[in-house]
Amino acid sequence: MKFLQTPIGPIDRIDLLTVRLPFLHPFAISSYAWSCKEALLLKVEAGGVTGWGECVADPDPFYAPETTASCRYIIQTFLLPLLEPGMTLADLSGQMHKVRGNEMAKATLENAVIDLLAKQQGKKLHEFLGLPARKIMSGISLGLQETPDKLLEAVTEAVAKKYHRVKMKIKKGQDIEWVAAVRKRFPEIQLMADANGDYTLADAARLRELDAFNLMMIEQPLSYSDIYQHALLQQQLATPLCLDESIHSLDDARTALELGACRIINIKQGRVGGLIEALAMAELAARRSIPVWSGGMDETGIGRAVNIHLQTAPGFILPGDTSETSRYFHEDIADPPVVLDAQGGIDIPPGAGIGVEIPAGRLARYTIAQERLYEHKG
Ligand code: OSB
Ligand code: MG
Repeated sequence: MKFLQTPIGPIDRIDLLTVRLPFLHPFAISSYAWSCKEALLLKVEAGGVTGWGECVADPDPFYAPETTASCRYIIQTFLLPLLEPGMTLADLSGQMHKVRGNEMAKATLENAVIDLLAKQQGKKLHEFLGLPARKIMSGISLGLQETPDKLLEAVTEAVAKKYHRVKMKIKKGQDIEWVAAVRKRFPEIQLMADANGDYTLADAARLRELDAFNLMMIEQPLSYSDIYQHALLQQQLATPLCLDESIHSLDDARTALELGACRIINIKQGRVGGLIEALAMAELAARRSIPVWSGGMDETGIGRAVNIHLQTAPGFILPGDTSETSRYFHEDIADPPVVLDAQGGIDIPPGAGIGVEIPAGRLARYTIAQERLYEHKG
């Protein structure tokens, strides 16, 4: 990873914004339902160039332990003070490793700095990372629906749009029959289910019933904090397991693969501490012929763009949770929006760095708080 040797030049100012964008439809998983996307954005400016980092933490701890408030505190108190004139990206990444956990906070700073450096070199993010351009596959993650009919309607729409893969959320009491209904109507589609940790090993027999539906994988059936019990469950299932919220680092990925806890990994760069760790995980998985895909956190166009660039890396051979902007928001803060082509493919955004623009008027419409965290005093 040659880009790691890039020196980080002097920075003029750093701002932390909180944005809140209403969702077109609430998004429900087994543990929570969100009606809007509230996120921290880190804006790093140097010599008239702006780097953006979107934090994937929610205001609440119902997907992950980190929250917008904890990330704000960690970024301001422990991460920004690590920035020193003349240090390289590798130095910053090494320094950040001293801060334990708090991967979502670290990813926010790392991504903002990487976007800044790529733009300063006039390179697209994937180019800066040394990755060749390619079309990205699309995938849709359907939240828990009120009725099986509504679920079938949502899948029908996704299939018509040519999404390459459909993920449906499941929870205890809303699983086998719902998956069966989708499979019956759509015998051929690439289909998977995500439980967001709603089950325990005592439910193994129930989960085994899912083997009848030719699912690509079952994502995170057991606790967000478990790896070992997933290994015990995988032994009882034919369907591959995929881990999401219990993988926070390269070490976690190695542990999971050594234990046989999963056969596929959902890499969310924002959950694992940023692009550098995400790329290292993808490399580890590729060496072991383990497929990976990029998850999503219902990000605004900033985080969504990062996920698109990440998927140009080898190893991302499965469609991820990268969907069209129009399925989340009436209007996004980033431009252009993500759209699917006639084959369900997604193009890399056009500009330098993350490749999307953040028009000031749009940003202002959705910003609910803003504070200056650093200003260079010449
Ligand atoms: O488990 O992958 C998940 C959204 C929020 C929190 C957790 C998850 C998700 C998604 C949506 O599945 C993915 C997306 O469309 O960005
Ligand atoms: Mg998931």
